[in-house]
Amino acid sequence: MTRRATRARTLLWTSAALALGLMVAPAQAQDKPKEHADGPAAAYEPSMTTLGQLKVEIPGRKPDDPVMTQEEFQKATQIYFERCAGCHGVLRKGATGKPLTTDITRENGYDYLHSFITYGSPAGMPNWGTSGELSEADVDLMARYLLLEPPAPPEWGMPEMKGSWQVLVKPEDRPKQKENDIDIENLMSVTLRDAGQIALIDGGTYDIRAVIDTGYAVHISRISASGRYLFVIGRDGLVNMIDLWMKEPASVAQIKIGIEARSVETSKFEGWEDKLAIAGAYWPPQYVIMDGETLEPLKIVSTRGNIYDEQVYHPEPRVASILASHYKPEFIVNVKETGKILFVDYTDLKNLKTVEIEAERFLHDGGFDSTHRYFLVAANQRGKIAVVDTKEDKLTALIETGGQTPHPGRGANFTHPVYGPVWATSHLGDESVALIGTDPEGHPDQAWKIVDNFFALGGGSLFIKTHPNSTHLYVDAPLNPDAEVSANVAVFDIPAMGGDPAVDPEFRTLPIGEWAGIADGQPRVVQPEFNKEGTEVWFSVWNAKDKESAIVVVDDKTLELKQVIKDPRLITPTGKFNVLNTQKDIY
Ligand code: DHE
Repeated sequence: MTRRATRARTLLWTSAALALGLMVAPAQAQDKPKEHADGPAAAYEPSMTTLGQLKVEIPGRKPDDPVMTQEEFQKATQIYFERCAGCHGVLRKGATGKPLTTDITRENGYDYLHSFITYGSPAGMPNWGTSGELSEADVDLMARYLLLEPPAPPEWGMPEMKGSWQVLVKPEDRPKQKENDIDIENLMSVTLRDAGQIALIDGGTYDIRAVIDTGYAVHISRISASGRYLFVIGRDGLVNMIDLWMKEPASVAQIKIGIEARSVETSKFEGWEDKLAIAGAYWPPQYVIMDGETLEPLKIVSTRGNIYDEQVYHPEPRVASILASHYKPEFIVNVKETGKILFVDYTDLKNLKTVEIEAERFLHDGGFDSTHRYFLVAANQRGKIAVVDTKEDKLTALIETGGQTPHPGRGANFTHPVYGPVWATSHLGDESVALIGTDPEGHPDQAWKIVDNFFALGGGSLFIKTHPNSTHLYVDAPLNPDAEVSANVAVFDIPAMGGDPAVDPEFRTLPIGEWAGIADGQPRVVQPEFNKEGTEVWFSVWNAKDKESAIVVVDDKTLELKQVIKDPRLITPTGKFNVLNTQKDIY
């Protein structure tokens, strides 16, 4: 790790701890079990919000089990799925967090569990009790709940998928040509997270052209290879396929592919444009390949299996990011808990061929290098980036970023004045930005190494972005505990990165939150996204559901405010996906 990153870490944890009120007096500190801490990364774990709404029954109750009513069990299950399952697994067999099966919890006992839930741990367990997130009664409930056997949520196979599948407008009834005047390539699909909707905003006029109902706590949008169809996935596994050629763009098909899900993608290889779609689920752990025109489910593949290194069975390896290869008719499927990257050949679904790459555990998000040949994905809990070659279907490198919990989104590609083509990631756990050389031909000494790392605004960063037509690199920090930091964005001047290597490149701070002019609440600024020309960059100013939010548009050249988009319909805007950039994987 470089000197810069070490300093970054120290600074972050001190300031984060101060901001969270964790710098406790010595007497209090002694009261806590050893090694308890917290941070932005701990707060950014999957929440099984949809699973939490299922009806469950207390399984196989034994005579000495803690007394708990059915109502209490239901409530505890909901809390567990929403707050705990992301780390400890739906079945409590462990994921990024420790297993909580009854052989372990009963051995540890009620008092231990109560204290652990109250104070948290440095390994990432939040201090649910002392932070006030869980009431004293809820902490007691959860400590008792963990002494009982966990309920197993249902599977979601072909009958359930087919039962949920609807073709709302048949392919033959859809427009034969574009029927609206929208500049589709410059359209932004904006996630309205808590409304369960997306807004389609015109990149030229900033008008909201449509607001479309989608799944619960809707997550991301992806665009078909032709640019005509938009695919959106909710956390409840509902995939909506929206036809952008219609007079009023609307859903033409939908299907629920699981009970908890995060990713969707469509086939992009030549000859396979718009032919297939794919979506990945957290629960049940599986991916499904669908017809690209109707979303008819064609093939469901479970990701249950052995962890790549220990060769130990994992019952619920979640599907994280999915990308479509530009080099082969393949989907790249990243499986979190087993640490495997799958190249799924989609040319023959009956005789499915999959290349399974041993990468690293807890794969999360990532993107292509500028040539689209290499895919770089964060194994975030392991502080690493795995690089795979989509031409050769091979692991190219595993790189320690030197920072804590890399979280690139799709990352940012640009040409560094000294090191040539690089791909960048920021981090959740500290304020460092790491640059990885991506040009094995032209810059072999730098390829697949950290060529530089430097500070941005602060920890709690989720997304980093640039564009081939821009000379700026934008880094957000929405999960930083400091309200001011989380409402600002850092901008680096790329040509200036060629200065003295011992000195960090300077950045400018853009007060995006202030520019939004929102009086009420504590909005966080999240996810820079460029318009199609790469001349404007858009930021979501993400406030609480019942408060005003906004989109702030910045002129990339002058770094001045260009537009604030406000509308009562813009409820909790988070991700934004420009059609052309998403379609062509430009970032
Ligand atoms: Fe995301 C991408 C999972 C919370 C906004 N998020 C992804 C991807 C995964 C993922 C696996 C990659 C998809 C792909 O490329 O195919 N996200 C998760 C979680 O498990 C997590 C941590 C917690 C949860 O319970 O869902 C989570 N994500 C969030 C948020 O809270 C964010 C900030 C706001 C929101 O709308 O939910 C959020 N995630 C995003 C965005 C992307 C994303 C905007 C796509 C970035 C891109 O540029 O492609």
